[in-house]
Amino acid sequence: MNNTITLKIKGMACHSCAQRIQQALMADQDVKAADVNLAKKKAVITTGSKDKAHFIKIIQDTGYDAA
Ligand SMILES: [Cu+2]
Repeated sequence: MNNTITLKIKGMACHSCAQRIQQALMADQDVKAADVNLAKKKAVITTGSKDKAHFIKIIQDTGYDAA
């Protein structure tokens, strides 16, 4: 079963910021899809079982803030 999680991201300045976050999210084996939108400052993640906190941590480890 898939869950969709939407996070607000702080600190993205350009397209490569968004790509960096997207790649970090996609590197998680439990992520089916990740769409990071620079203009909207958000990420939409399709995942099997992980929760919001898990992805906030990934984004923070990449150097940005998320909520
Ligand atoms: Cu950037």
